Amino acid sequence: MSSSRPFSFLRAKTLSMACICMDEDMKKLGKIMGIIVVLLVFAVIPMNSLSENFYAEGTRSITYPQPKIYINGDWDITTDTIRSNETIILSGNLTVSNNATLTFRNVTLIMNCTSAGQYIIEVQSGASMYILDLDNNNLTTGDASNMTAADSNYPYLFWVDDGSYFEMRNSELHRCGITPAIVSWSGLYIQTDNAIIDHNLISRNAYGIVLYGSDATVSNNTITWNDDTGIMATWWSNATIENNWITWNYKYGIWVDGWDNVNTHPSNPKIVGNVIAHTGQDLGVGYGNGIHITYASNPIIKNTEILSTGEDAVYSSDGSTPTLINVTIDGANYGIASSSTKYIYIILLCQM
Ligand SMILES: [Ca+2]
Repeated sequence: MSSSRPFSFLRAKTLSMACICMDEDMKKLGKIMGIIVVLLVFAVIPMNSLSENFYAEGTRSITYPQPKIYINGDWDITTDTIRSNETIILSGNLTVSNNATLTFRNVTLIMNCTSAGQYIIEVQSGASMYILDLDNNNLTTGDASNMTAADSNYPYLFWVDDGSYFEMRNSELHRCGITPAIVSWSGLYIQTDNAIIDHNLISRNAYGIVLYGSDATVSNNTITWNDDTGIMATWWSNATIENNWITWNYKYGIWVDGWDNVNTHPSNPKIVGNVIAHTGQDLGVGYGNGIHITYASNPIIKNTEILSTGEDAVYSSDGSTPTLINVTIDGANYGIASSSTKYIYIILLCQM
């Protein structure tokens, strides 16, 4: 463990802001054990509510009857298509193109791959895809659409291309992506800005969601038990990541990334109102950060609780400049850790 020294703190005021400057050549600066930034309304999530078994099987109970439809070979959507109340077993690629729209309502799509990454779902530029439940009500989960693979050993890939439109609500995504792999193989891979991912269960994938240059909105989802990272925002992603429950992901909860030192594309997402917990429990020191920030990225992290992380709650490196507002940190190795970070802005809103 490298040497460390504590941050200097401003005393709590009604509104105070600490701008903490650090030496660039410090390997690890700012060890703060169990830092707690007090919220306007201080609330601690009961840890037993973050049960290890929470959605561990990665599926809700889908109760609507679904006749099975088998499609052998590639399925090309070139005109507007609505499918509902059925299970489709697809032994081929699904491609939405030619400015067409594909809508699923209460559809279980099983990608019948016989090798990892064999088949791809792709929404091409100009095309649209809606993955929806039947009644537009997130509280009734028996009518969710469900994207999954026939065999957990043979995941599929999912590409939402730049210039497309994508909406996924009140539904489920499982068994997508390969890890370790190139970024576009990692999970639900979204390049378009025009994407809304809301009130879904996203579990048992490689990465949950990869936002590559995407300003998508990712809100109100449960993103859990993924094999690597819950959400990655990279390559100039200015996404909105709001009110998600991001737990038990194997490596990072959220990774905010600017690609690399040579070809730097900083990402500046807004990360608001999330609960991030139980990252990297089995990986040991060096992994399992709640929010991992790399390569000149500047996320705003607000009203977010980061609890019981395997490593650091927030880790910032490579010239990144995160801003933390009303962030609660508890149960981390280091509360906030950094390497080659110029500034971390911490804004405290405290009750007097
Ligand atoms: Ca519903």
